[in-house]
Amino acid sequence: MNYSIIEVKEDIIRRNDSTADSLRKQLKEKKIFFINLMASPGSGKTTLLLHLLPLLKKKYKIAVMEADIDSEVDAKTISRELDIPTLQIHTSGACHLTAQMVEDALKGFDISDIDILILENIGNLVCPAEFDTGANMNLVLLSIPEGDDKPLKYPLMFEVASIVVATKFDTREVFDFDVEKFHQNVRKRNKIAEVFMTSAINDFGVNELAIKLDDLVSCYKNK
Ligand SMILES: Nc1nc2c(ncn2[C@@H]2O[C@H](COP(=O)(O)OP(=O)(O)OP(=O)(O)O)[C@@H](O)[C@H]2O)c(=O)[nH]1
Ligand SMILES: [Mg+2]
Repeated sequence: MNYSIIEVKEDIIRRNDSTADSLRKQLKEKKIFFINLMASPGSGKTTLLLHLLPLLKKKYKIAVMEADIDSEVDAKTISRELDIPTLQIHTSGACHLTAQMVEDALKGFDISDIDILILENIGNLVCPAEFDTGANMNLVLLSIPEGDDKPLKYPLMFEVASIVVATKFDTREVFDFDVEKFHQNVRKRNKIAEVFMTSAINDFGVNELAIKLDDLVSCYKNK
């Protein structure tokens, strides 16, 4: 028999990791803190940004990259409601962003005097977690209607998280979401990620999350 095996996926991920490290270095030189926001479709990523960014905007210059397979719905919403520089990335069907895609997108986006760059990644609880985007932290959301068992079923997303936020906290009784069990399930996947609960209906928990992010950003910029 005459055949060979090529581990394409491993090679792609290895190359992506080195591009991600190089991107992180470039952003570090500019003191830009890069947050990769990941979660399922409709879990409340854009809505959380609409409530969170006005708090961070008082202190920091922010830019947002919206990644979607198609449409510019989220970019329009963010730029209209928050008046901050926003870039829409289309992935032509891909369910994740690579570091190279982020680096290429940044060539057409002026972030020279930005303090915080936020990527709203494609709505998906699986693929985006496999690719290091060059971010300083992964902010992972899970909306209450998705269920408290999801850290068990989608392990990698919770393993790569620096912060986990349960969104739509106002719906917890309707969906019988067990907060304690959720904490335990996150801990099974990640020993250190901090867990927050938020609701866009009444801004519950949003200030606490903003304070945490402020701490991380100011620590990064002063290092
Ligand atoms: N009750 C409730 N609804 C929310 C909350 N946050 C978001 N929603 C609703 O959830 C729906 C989806 O919110 P989006 O912010 O568009 O979700 P997304 O994760 O950005 O969606 P994609 O970008 O399409 O993946 C909208 O109808 C929001 O109004 C919340 O805290 N409570
Ligand atoms: Mg969105």
